[in-house]
Amino acid sequence: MKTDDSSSDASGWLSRLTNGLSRSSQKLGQSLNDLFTQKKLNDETITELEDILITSDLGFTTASKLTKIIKSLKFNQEVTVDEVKATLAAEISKIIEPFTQPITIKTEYSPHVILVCGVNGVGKTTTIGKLAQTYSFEGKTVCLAACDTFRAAAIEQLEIWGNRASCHVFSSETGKDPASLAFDALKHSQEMGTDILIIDTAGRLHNKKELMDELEKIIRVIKKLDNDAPHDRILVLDATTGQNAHSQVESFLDIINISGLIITKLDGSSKGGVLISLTEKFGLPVHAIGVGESAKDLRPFNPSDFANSLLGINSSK
Ligand SMILES: Nc1nc2c(ncn2[C@@H]2O[C@H](COP(=O)(O)OP(=O)(O)OP(=O)(O)O)[C@@H](O)[C@H]2O)c(=O)[nH]1
Ligand SMILES: [Mg+2]
Repeated sequence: MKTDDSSSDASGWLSRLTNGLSRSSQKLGQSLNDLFTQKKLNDETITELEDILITSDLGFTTASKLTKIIKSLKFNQEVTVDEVKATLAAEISKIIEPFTQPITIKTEYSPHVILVCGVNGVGKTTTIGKLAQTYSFEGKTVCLAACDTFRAAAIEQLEIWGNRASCHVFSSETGKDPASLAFDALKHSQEMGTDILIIDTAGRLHNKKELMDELEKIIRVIKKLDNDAPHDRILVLDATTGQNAHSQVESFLDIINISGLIITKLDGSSKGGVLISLTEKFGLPVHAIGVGESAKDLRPFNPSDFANSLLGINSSK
């Protein structure tokens, strides 16, 4: 994804991320402040540090990995809280760095098909609108398919985003089979020579079998037109749901072999740490993060900005 930053835009989104994660960073930062007030790093502080990281949604594996690193660097020495925060931020940044990969649009696909799924209300439709605007801005032709055919409001919502981005939106009357609409949308996009087709889907609870089967059917049907499609199968996760995001990833991976993640609502989350445990556990790329409701609020996932914001360290950018 391109970033069309003027520096004021850049500082705007970064402050939204930092402010949004402030509940995470206040909790984490305050606990670290309390722990490292003139303390030597001994076994007891190490155990407490690990507990703090676990309760900040970083997950057990990541927390124990980070505490081991801090221990190896500073054991039996006096440490300041700023040193600990800086070391944690640098290590967190290293852990997540390999997973920061924007969606790679391939021109040999005609169109490049992106299927977007996730549980109810996580921000799928909004994220699609933001992606559509980004790609249109880059000069690509984009079509959208409103395959959330359950609710009229869902179709209208996608049409509003489509208008803003000057994209054609394929839709049908409510209640139509979403797989059949996806098929028609891909067929017409192929005929029109569209660069990108983004398919919106209804929110579905990952433990509702018939809805998950429907998602599988969408994929099965569009493969009749292009065996490689959908080229990206993106799961959108709401950062505010914390550890529940893990079971969402597991279920969607199982059914449709998710290829990447987009994490939304990091502008208002006290559970941003979950992103670190997600990347480490599943090894899936994080294509972008959502830090607000407007189109410019879909941002590339920058590891050091994220790590610094999570720890409440001011990064100068
Ligand atoms: N603050 C904030 N709000 C967001 C973000 N992304 C989406 N939203 C808001 O979250 C709400 C739900 O977004 P939708 O895009 O409708 O979510 P959805 O996953 O399509 O919902 P369903 O189709 O009902 O499953 C809307 O009010 C969006 O404006 C974000 O990154 N930050
Ligand atoms: Mg929606």
